[in-house]
Formats: sequence, structure tokens, C-alpha cells
Amino acid sequence: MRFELRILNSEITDSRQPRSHYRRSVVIPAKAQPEAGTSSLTSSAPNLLTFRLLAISLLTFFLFALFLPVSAQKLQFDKAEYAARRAKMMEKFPDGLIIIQGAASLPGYYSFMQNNNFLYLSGVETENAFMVIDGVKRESILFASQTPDAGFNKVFRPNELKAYLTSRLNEVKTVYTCLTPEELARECSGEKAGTLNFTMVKNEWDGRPTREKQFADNLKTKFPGVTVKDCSAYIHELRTIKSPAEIALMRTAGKLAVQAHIDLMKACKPGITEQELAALFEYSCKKRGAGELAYYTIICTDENHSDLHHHGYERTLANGDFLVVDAGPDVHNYDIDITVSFPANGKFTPRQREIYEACNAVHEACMKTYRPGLTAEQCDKEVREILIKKGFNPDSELMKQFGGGFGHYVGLAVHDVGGGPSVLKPGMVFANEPLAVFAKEKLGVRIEDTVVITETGCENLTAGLPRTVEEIERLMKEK
Ligand SMILES: [Mn+2]
Repeated sequence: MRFELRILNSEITDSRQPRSHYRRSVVIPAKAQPEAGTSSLTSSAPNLLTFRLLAISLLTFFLFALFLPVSAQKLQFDKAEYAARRAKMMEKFPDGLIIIQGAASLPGYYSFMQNNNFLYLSGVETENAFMVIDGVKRESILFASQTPDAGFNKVFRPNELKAYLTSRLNEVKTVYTCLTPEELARECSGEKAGTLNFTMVKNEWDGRPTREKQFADNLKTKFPGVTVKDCSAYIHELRTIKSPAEIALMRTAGKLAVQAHIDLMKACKPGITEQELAALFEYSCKKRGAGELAYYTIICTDENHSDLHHHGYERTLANGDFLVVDAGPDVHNYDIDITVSFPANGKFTPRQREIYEACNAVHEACMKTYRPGLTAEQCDKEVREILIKKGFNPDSELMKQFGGGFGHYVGLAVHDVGGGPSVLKPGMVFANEPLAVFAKEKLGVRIEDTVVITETGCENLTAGLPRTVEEIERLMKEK
């Protein structure tokens, strides 16, 4: 029964799998094809027995073909890029084996998503795979049931891992693996660690270890004498600097995300529900090619402004409401983080304008300062100077709500690994997100773009949104 369900699952996945780069379609390898001239179809006088034999062999052939270990998945980037990342791991850990466990099959009808560290080092999106990067021999080996050509030196089936390690760990006594939690769909490793500690690892009514800890313990039990160390901090460090290919993909994702926000703003009016706006944003992203959302669409209005990540969608918008919409897509596993703030009826009240323009001034000033070598302290100092030149008083009660600085990294996760920058370097992608909440007034404001540091300054990957009061009011009149 389970077996049949699995076939059903892969057929359904083929037609509705939203991430277009990942298809579980079956490709028949050349060696399994009947050789030319030997097929029974060429027989000049087929009798009943020939037909039966042909039918049986065709049936056997197609049943076999369903389970061939070949993947039609395309790598997102050139295989040389993934190989170069693995080479960096070999450089860093030349004395041991780096073993990375891929994400496990999901128990329900959810789209499979590879764990980000595994994906970063391989590009392979096959379920239940393992990767060994051998720092001593300087080779990398993939253990997967299906795989595209990802430039590994050797490829074995997952059930061959034990025999391989039994042999290799006779000589090598140090193993590196990831002890931080894997990120799956809509997950961020650091936040997941906190949640798992609370609900599972340190919860007296649960107490299970994380998948990563269990894996490390299994390695130690199966291979006594082997030392297991954590290598995730280095992978996280590598992930904080995006390659040109990653930046190009995030630029495409950013453009798509901007259009989806514009669609939402145009559709917004008193009387519409938050639920409809959230659904519209998702539709608009997917219509333009996003596979998923990076996170649930955050819509804060009225008293929900103080809950920065509110996503209850309980309210029908009223005239005079002010919205903070924080939303972004996931495009080929890369996330985008954008926030827009605007009045539901398309016309700012004087107070809404006041807080919005203060926030936007800080946002614009930050964009002007971002460049390689900048620290958060310098950024804050320079932002103050820019604000003063523009006629703002940085020490006023209102302006004190906003600080100039850097937000969290953005990449394979929306709150990407590594936290956020302390000193800016080219290739860092992070959020510029000044925000403030005025709980007593049931108001809040947040302006957020995803930016990348270039050789000389920064590039806004989510440029093109209406950001001044005038631009927003003009756009919302257009609908
Ligand atoms: Mn953010």
C-alpha cells in the first residue's frame, strides 16, 4: 500500500511541483534502452507467443524504468561553483571527513526541500542523500538514489554509506558534520535551534535530541574512536558572501517580489480583507515564477502593529487603517525580504505621513552609506549627519525610534545564517529595515529592502517600489 502511494505521490508531484527546477520525472538511461535492430518489433512474422513475450518484456521494462536512479533535476548553478565550495571545505578541514546529511523524505504531501547546507555544497535536491567531502584524499562523494551530474568524484547509493565509512574511518579518525539544525521550507537555523530547545531538546516532557545530534551520536556509536566535530560555522561563513550567480538569481527574485507588492498595493482599499491581500500576494509571486513564499505574509494593522510578525488575517480593512506588509517569495530556494507601509485608502493622514517620512529618511540615508568596510557604528553616525543635513533632528522623540544600521542576512533562508554583518564586505546580502511601533496610537511603520554590497557601494535588489508618500499616493490612485 505504501509502495503504491509512493508512485502516486511522484506522479502528483510531477504535475503540481511548484519549484520548476525540481522534477521527479523519469529519464531512461541509454544503457537501459533496447539496442537498435534487436527489438521484437522488427520481427517480420510475429506469432502469439512473440506478442506475449513482447508484452511481458515491455511491462517489466516500464516497471523497472519507474525506479531507475536517474534524476532530471537541473542544478541551479554551474557544477563548478558547487565543486569550488566543496574545495574550500577541503582546505579548511584537511584532516578529516566532512559528512553532510541531506533532508529526509517528508511524511505528507509537501514539496520536498533540500536542507540549505547540503544544497549549498552540492546543488542536489534528492531526498535522503549523504555527502562526504574527504579533506585528506581531496575528493567528494555523493550517496544518493537519484542525482544530476553535480561534479562529484564518485556517486554511490545511500545504503552504501556504511560500508564506505567502515573502510575509510579505519584510517581517518576525525569527522566533521553540521550540529546546527538544518533549514527546511520557511525555516532559519538559529531560530529553529531556539524553538527545538524549547519544545524538544530541553523540554522535560520530550527531551529528544535534534536530528543532527542524533546523527553525530550514531557516528560515534558505529565507529568508536572517531571524533565528531561541528563544521557548520564555516559553511555559514561561506554562505554570507554571495557569488555573482547567487546575486543574479536574487536580483531576478527581487524584481518579481517588487511587482507582487505593487499588485497588492493597487488592490488595497477599505473593505478588503487581510486574508485576500495575503492570498493575492502569494498568487502574484507564483504567477511570476516563484516556487513558494519565503515566509508567511505579515500584515500588521490597527492594534496588531505591536506584533511585528502578525499574520492572523482577521481584519477587514477600514478607512483610516495603516498597513505594514512584510512579505517575500522563495525563488529557486533563495529568499527576498521586503516591507511596505501605506494607508489602506491610499491617502496618508498627517500623522501617518510624519512617521512614514521619518522612517523613509533613515532608510534612504542607510542606502547612501552602505559600502565595503563600513561598520554599524559608522553607519549610524553617518546616517545622523545625513538626517541633519536634510532638516531632521535625530534626537527628536520620533527620530530616536529609528537607528541607522544593518539588518539580518538574506539568502537561502530569509534570516540567513551568520546573523548579520558587523563590517560590510562585497557580496553580503542583507535587509535595510528601519522600523518603529507606536502601540498607543495603534500605528507602526517599517520600510525594508534586500540589498547587496558591491565593490564600491550597494545595490538595492528590490528597487522599484514606490517609497515616497507622493509615489505611494500616485500608485494607489492608478488602480
Ligand atoms: Mn527582515
